[in-house]
Amino acid sequence: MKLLSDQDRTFWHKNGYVVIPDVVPAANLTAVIDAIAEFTGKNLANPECWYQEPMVGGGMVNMNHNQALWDNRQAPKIHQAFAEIWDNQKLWVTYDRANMNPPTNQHWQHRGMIHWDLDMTVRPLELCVQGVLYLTDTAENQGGFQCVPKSHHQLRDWLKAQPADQFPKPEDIIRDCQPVSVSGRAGDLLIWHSGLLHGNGHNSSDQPRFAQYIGMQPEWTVRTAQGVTICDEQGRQDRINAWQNAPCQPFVAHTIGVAEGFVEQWLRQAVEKIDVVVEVEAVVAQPENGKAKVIIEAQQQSLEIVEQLSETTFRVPINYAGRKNLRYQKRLTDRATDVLRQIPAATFTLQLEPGDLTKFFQIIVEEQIWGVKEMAALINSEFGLNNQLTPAQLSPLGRRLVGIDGWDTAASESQST
Ligand SMILES: O=C(O)CCC(=O)C(=O)O
Repeated sequence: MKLLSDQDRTFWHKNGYVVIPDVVPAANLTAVIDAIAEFTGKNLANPECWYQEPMVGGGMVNMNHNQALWDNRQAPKIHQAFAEIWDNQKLWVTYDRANMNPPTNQHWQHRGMIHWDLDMTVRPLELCVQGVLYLTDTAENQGGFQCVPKSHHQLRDWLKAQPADQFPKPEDIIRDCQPVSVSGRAGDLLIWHSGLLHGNGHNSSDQPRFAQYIGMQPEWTVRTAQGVTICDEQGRQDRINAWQNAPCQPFVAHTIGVAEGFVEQWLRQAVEKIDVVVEVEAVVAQPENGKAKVIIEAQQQSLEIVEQLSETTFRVPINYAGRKNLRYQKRLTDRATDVLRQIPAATFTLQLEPGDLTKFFQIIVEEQIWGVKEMAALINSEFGLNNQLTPAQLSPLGRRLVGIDGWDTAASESQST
């Protein structure tokens, strides 16, 4: 039986989003909320704890691989909903995170946001779909999903009407339309078109908003800031490795006695501070506000910079250089090493002797180890602790959604991974 009625389809095409109720059992929803509590180390029964670190912009919880998340990703009804949207069963799932947006107060002043998860300078933009699972009943004023209905059509019309070197900003599309906050019941799955201006709202209620993001797109493709892009065999292996190596992060957290979210925050902030040196052909205008107007490969570009190093060389964040495919000369890790030295303080029992902990941190700073997989290997080789954790359990459907088993092969043929 179809999940989406004709009315749902009409609504989807017109407005750019659709809500499908009751996609997973209630126990799956509370399991994700419990996982958020464990990942962040917060006692959710105590409102004061809602605002403790780790806090990420928009209420994002950068947890990607907990079993509870995987149980929803591989829920048959969720797969069916995306299959009906794509008119294609053969899908791969994204490893999206969760969200906890607490009521606004002096500690948390999230006003709400509206954006696209797309790099609007890319042409052609291959649009995708995204999804969010409501983990609790969510009122209109509770900081949940909001969007500008129909804005995917307005975006398409804008792109058609403008020359290819013009890039839309949300204001160009919103004009006088107001974002609409979409209330929902626990267990609702909302799927939205990536061309839709969307975000989440300001929470003026007295309860946090909890959600899990889930997306699916045809196999052998991935959702990126460039839209849906083709994925090669290396990309498939990277997907499998990300699932398989996921227990390294909780293992490192357990070893140093902190909640996993602190390890994620610590290492993300360190990596964000790795820079590279980019040489440009000429500078068009004096750099200001972290931006420079420069000529690269005979084209004028706006370059995000950390510092100007000489007349034609700039220090640029490595993540930015990667996204923009900029060629660079060398890496600079001094800012990142300063962050690596700021070890999260243990709040649980450490698995290492205090002397070994000091040694562990000396090694990671000296050897510039940024990744949890490498840290887990070091903990094992240097201190003899074993990572006992196993990756999330996958059903036959889950294995296909990761790309371990092909959609055209019987799942039972390749159960060995
Ligand atoms: O929190 C939400 O529902 C929207 C999330 C969002 O804006 C995004 O994932 O890009």
